[in-house]
Amino acid sequence: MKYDYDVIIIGAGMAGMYMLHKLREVGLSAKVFEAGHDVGGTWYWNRYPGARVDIESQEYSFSFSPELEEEWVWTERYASQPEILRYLNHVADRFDLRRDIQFNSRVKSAHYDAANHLWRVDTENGDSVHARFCVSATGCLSVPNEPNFPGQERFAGPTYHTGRWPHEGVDLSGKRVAIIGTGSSSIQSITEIAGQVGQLYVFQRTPNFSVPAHNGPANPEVRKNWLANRAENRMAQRQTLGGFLSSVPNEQKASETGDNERRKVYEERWADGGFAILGAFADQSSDPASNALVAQFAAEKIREIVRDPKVAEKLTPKDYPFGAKRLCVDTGYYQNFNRPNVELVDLNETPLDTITEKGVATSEKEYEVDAIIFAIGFDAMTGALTRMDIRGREGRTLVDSWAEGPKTYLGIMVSGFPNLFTITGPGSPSVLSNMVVSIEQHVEWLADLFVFMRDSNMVEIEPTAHAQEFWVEHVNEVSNYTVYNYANSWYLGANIPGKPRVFMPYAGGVGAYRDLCAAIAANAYMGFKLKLADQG
Ligand code: NA7
Repeated sequence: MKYDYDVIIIGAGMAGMYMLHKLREVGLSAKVFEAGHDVGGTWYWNRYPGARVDIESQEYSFSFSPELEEEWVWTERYASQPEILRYLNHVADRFDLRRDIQFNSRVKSAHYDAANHLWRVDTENGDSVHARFCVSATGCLSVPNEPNFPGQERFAGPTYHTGRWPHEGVDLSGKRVAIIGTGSSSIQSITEIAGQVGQLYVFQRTPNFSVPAHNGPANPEVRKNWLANRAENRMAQRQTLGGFLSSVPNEQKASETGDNERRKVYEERWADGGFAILGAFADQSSDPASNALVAQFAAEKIREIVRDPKVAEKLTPKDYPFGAKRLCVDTGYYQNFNRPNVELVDLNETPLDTITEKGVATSEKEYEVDAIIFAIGFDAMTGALTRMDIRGREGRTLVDSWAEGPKTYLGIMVSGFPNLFTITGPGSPSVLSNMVVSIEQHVEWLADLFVFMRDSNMVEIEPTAHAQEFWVEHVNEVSNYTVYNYANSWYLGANIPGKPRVFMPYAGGVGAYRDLCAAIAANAYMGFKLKLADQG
């Protein structure tokens, strides 16, 4: 049977854009369906005030084109969302990507035709195409956790979700605003809007650890040094745990370090900013006593910054280890709670009862506001995949296959779903890493696979059930050596009612993961079943 494209790519964020570029390079035809009006994915949708990357700009950028890297100059140490979106538009123009991207086209379904080894992909607009391979590049944090608060439809004013912020912007100046949630999106938003709004009520269910970014104008020297050692830096980045070099892990153990020396290390890393503190000591993530020391240091910092000791206490996480929930990186978050117009409402003390016509009511009182911001996160990692009607062999749905939580081989393929690929899917390092590094690794590995299949006349690839089982177990086992299982986080699906509690990303690090993927490819794609064209 004839087909329209070698590959259909779903999504034109960083992953879909690079996949398209790479496929062109290797001579395969591809088409991208993108739900949004333009490129950018996560950075297209997440336009809330203060949205910014938590990894240093030069590290959070594509490495596949040295020319691109030479010509693009980041203006801040940590790039803001508008700047990243400008960069992605530049990438789209520079590599002429848009001609193969169909915008405003949300994929509704993808069904596998096993007899012909083809995917049929349908959009909500009525497009229907066939391709040999289907690559989902739908992002890990792309489906907002929909607010479902009692009475929310009664609220008379406007409501916003940080993950779907209006493109035309929102003027909150002088307004009374409620923000629900205190994750990264909220922390960044609060810092931006606290000085503009009349009154801000912050509704907190669980406090988060947040560390200062120490953002500022990009240092030309840093850029010069980075470019002078570009290739080495990129190679080194790919062999780290998290996919970035700016926080070199310390090999010392906190448990074996004296009080003064330990304090010095924490202070230096706090002063460095961002994720540096995650690598403060080698045993921080594995030894609860060592973890408690860094948590104590962070708690002291909160108490130093926040003047009201009761508020500082409420802002301090106590029920989970440092780093077990995604660490937040801020530009003066805690300081906002010293402002007279900012009030923290602890939902553990006074639970949120209902949303009223005028505002938010807790068990204690009604907070009258002009606008409500839902900063309540995403249906992470699986949300975008399970929302499409994806059917593999014998019509089995992905939703059914993942009823007990996502199961993949290497986070890139699912048994029973031949020729379907999930860039940065559950079971890959993805959200525990610099996404750009992880995206590039998946894209390049896939392009090599497609070329191998084309050149050897293969029409189908699928992981064996056994290999998938092994990988699911391995992902689980590795997570047991970390702190991640000790918090109710979105890594575990705990933020979405009814979602199976399974630790989704691979915590073994991008370096080890890359080496394993390469070894699997070099060993005739061990763990995968491949089918030749004439095998039927
Ligand atoms: P997060 O990190 O999932 O944060 C969502 C916040 O919203 C978090 O504080 C939640 O509390 C809170 N939340 C969620 N549902 C509710 C309800 N029903 N009531 C009250 N509070 C609620 O999402 P973000 O968008 O901030 O960040 C996502 C990632 O984007 C981030 O980690 C970076 O990788 C970038 P909880 O902790 O669940 O008690």
